[in-house]
Amino acid sequence: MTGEAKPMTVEREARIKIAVQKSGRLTDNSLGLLRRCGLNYSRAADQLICFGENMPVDVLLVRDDDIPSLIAEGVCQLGLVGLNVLLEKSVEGAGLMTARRVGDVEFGRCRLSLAVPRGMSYLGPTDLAGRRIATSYPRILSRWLAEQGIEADIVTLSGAVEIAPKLGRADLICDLVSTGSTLSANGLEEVEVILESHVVLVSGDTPVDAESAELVQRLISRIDGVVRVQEAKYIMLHAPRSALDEIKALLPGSEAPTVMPLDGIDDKVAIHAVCQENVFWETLEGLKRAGASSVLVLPVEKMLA
Ligand code: PRT
Ligand code: ZN
Repeated sequence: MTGEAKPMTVEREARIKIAVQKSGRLTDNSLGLLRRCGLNYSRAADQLICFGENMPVDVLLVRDDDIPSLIAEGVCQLGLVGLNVLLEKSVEGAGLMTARRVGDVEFGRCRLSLAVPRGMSYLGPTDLAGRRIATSYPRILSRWLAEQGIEADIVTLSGAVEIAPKLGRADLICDLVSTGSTLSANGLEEVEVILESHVVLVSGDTPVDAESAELVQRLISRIDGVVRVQEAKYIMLHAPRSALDEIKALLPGSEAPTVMPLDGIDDKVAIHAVCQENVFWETLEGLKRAGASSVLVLPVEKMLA
């Protein structure tokens, strides 16, 4: 045999990974969001990775605390995680890859708050000087305390923060709150919100090939579209020409409504608009008072900017 054997080149399709909480408060909504983006995958119990069946996007199921570092290290290109976890766990520093927020998603809403035992006086941040504060969020808390110019002792706990004052381990706590019922069950009172949190879409700095970068952008824009469409409504109505400006101003979050003539009716026009915010009954009543008629509000199925 003469000549050199040609090396075989196997074209590998680019695939990206998105990290999602495996089992917790964010799991169902995160997986539901990906499905609404058109991603089909099968998921068996205890599976850590789900292969995208119709898109080269795989879902890695992990603890939420690991999501920022998985992205910073380039293991995953995207992730869905609470802003509280992103700010607490993201890797910062010269030369290090970072996980950064590239979009907002409207679930997982909560706040990181200071709470004191009922009856303890709290008039403002200066009352915290020299106090012991129990929290699982030492970085966010210490940054906030520094901004306030207050020195306090941070007691870092990985869980059961709300019972720390009762156990004598701290004077007050800094923890996540949503309904407030955990605080009240433990005789605590929320006195200061230090962070408003919700789920954010995060991406990393790690260089990827052009094909993967395009996939990342595609998924970001689909997620963005799904999120924007949730609240969006398509509204159609008839309006007196004389009330056009007033009615346009009443349409929530609409940039440039389409105004069309009505056949045979000169003093009225039809207005069609996509409203980016929820349309409440109060808005419809306001439109009616301004002279609008034949008002129709329709859900928006898909939207791409
Ligand atoms: O196992 P893994 O590490 O993945 O999960 P986890 O136990 O760390 O997280 P999980 O599933 O409890 O929460 C995931 C994310 O949900 C958090 O990081 C927040 O971004 C968001 N989230 C929204 C909340 C809450 N609401 C919430 N209420 N996370 C925790 N809580 C807890 C809070 O710590 C407190 O114990 O719920 C209690 C307070 O709730 P209320 O309703 O009584 O005020
Ligand atoms: Zn966690």
